[in-house]
Amino acid sequence: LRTLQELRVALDERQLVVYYQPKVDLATGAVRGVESLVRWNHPVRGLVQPGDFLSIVEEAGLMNAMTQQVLDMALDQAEVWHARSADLTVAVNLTASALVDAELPERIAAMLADRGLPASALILEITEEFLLEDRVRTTAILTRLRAGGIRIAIDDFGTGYSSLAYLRDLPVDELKLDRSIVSPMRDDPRAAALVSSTIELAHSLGLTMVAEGVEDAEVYAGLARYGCDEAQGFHMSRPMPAGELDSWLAERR
Ligand code: G
Ligand code: G
Ligand code: MN
Ligand code: NA
Repeated sequence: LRTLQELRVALDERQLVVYYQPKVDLATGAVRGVESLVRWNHPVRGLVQPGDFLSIVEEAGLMNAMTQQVLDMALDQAEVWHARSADLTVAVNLTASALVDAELPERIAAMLADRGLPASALILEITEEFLLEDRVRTTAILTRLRAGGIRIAIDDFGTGYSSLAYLRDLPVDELKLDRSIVSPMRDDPRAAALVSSTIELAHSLGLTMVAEGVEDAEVYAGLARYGCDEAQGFHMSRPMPAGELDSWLAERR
């Protein structure tokens, strides 16, 4: 259905758009940053969600081209936001395959420099799948990214089959606890115990803990009580185009 040809056109004609979802500081309620989430603005089908096209992008060998476009759009937007609010971060998702590209750190450093953005404005989200790639190479690339000041987050934390041991020596800054662990904590004491001990684990390793999939006030309050650093989810906001996020930010003030 989504043919290779259609995807090439999508990239050539810049049909991809980026939505942004805020991440909120649980202690103060301040917006700390946003996560960039790609959508395909298809001329006939309308807005297509990433779950319906990312695997085809990957199979077609177009993931690096897509990532480049998403980074371009997200960093253009970050430049606008940075001028207004210097400490707002923009997060971009990377697939594991991006982390074997040895030129990635220099390319991203140049993109930041072009826009006069500090590296601290950017967070890169990767999933535990990168552990399946060549560990020496990915660790070297992560180390170089972080040496430049970019922050690294482990996305969907708690869903992989990997051991926890990698947390000891991998260069990461932030854990994003998956929504499949976060949402049940309201009704399930065992889920809540898992969330609270994961927050302790993150903090004892010096990592920032972000909870995803926060859909109601009870979960939000529970996370704040457990000392979780940041929350992201429909309770605060759905992912939105930049213009809508600006209105949302203005209303919160
Ligand atoms: O936005 P939504 O919740 O539908 O995203 C679904 C999945 O697609 C998430 O796992 C998210 O990480 C992934 N995703 C969204 N945008 C991007 C992107 O720009 N690059 C990559 N590699 N994955 C993305
Ligand atoms: O895997 P990743 O964390 O990048 O996925 C982000 C995805 O989660 C996006 O597709 C976004 O639309 C979705 N999402 C964000 N907040 C919530 C939420 O509160 N509940 C649910 N069910 N999905 C969410
Ligand atoms: Mn993510
Ligand atoms: Na996730």
